[in-house]
Amino acid sequence: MGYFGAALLVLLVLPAQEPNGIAHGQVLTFPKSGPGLRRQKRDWVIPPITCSENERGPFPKELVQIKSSKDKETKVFYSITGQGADSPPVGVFSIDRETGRLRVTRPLDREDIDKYQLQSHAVSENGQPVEDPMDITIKVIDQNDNRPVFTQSVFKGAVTEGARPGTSVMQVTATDADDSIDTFNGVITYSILSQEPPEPHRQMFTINNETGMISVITTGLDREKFPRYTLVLQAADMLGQGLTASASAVITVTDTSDNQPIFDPSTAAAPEEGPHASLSIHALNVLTGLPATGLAMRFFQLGDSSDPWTEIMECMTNMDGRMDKSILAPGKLSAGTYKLHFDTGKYWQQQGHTSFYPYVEVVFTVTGAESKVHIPLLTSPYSYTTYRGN
Ligand SMILES: *[C@@H]1O[C@H](CO)[C@@H](O)[C@H](O)[C@H]1NC(C)=O
Ligand SMILES: [Ca+2]
Ligand SMILES: [Ca+2]
Ligand SMILES: [Ca+2]
Repeated sequence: MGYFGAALLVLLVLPAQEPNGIAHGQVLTFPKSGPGLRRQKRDWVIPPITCSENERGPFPKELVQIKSSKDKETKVFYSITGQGADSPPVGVFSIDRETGRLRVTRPLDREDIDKYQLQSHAVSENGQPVEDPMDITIKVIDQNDNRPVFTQSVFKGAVTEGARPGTSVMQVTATDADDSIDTFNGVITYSILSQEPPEPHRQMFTINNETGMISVITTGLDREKFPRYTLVLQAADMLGQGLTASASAVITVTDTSDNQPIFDPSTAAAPEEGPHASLSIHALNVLTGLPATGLAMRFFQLGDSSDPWTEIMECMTNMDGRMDKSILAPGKLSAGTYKLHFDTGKYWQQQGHTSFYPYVEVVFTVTGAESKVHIPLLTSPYSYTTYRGN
């Protein structure tokens, strides 16, 4: 093998690259080895070459030019190896074998691969290496192309009615696939958009904007008067200014003596005896965090197979997003299977939106053992959530 230590490999960089990496016509040269300069090549770190994700074409796009100073003495052929070159995903990067121009051939996705480690090679016409292989890192610069996602659409928690301000209630979590180290694209800020009921104070709970921990902020939790709260939560990236997601938190207020930590309908305390239940319905507009007013609804009961659904009534939500028809009074709901048909398409049209869901139907069974059945509907043009309350 020949001695190539004195060779000079030059990396020419073309303009218009991203900051904090190789950029704007910088020329990087390896130090020449020789007396007085004992630095080994492996200690020499080349700054990463940067390339933004989701770049627009036309492709291929040039990133840098790799050059060997030996090209004056002999014809040099360039090649690259590594992930994105000759190993999967093959061909993301290519190099012109004669000019050494390194190119990206398609848009990159940082959430798929955030960094490529390549090696560049320079060989002479007879196939002999004229340089040691040079490591190149291509760093993919993030864009905010992912919105936060809550890990659940409804989080359930409980708090004892005597709880003091500062008491932790529950923690909610959202994730964001974008970069949260070098950018705020993946940094989530939590907030509470609304609380239902807004009693006895509009703000009974607060959320730690970084951790998602919900805690009590005011005294006045009273199980007899307000047994349950529904909070509409938001997670937003870019320090709360970017893309958003919403979810709800249902907080059950428990007896001081009752220390069951998490509300779970299947293990909740048995309801009072009684063959008939009362029904309550509550519709919430998730975009505004306010009650959904004027949402038309039809109520059906399942009958025999020849006439499966019998309409019992139709009505519209009031200013509080609730229904106030007499069928909903205590003791009116007997055992059976029921269907609520919400006219969400029309509601959202009136709000100036197009709903993905022309209507939403919630079918539920009343066993006769319940004293209260509560059906909340959280609606947005592109999502809805319902759950069993009581
Ligand atoms: C998060 O809360 C802290 C403490 O209340 C506050 O100083 C900070 O500005 C908040 N951050 C955002 C992004 O709202
Ligand atoms: Ca992406
Ligand atoms: Ca991204
Ligand atoms: Ca994001």
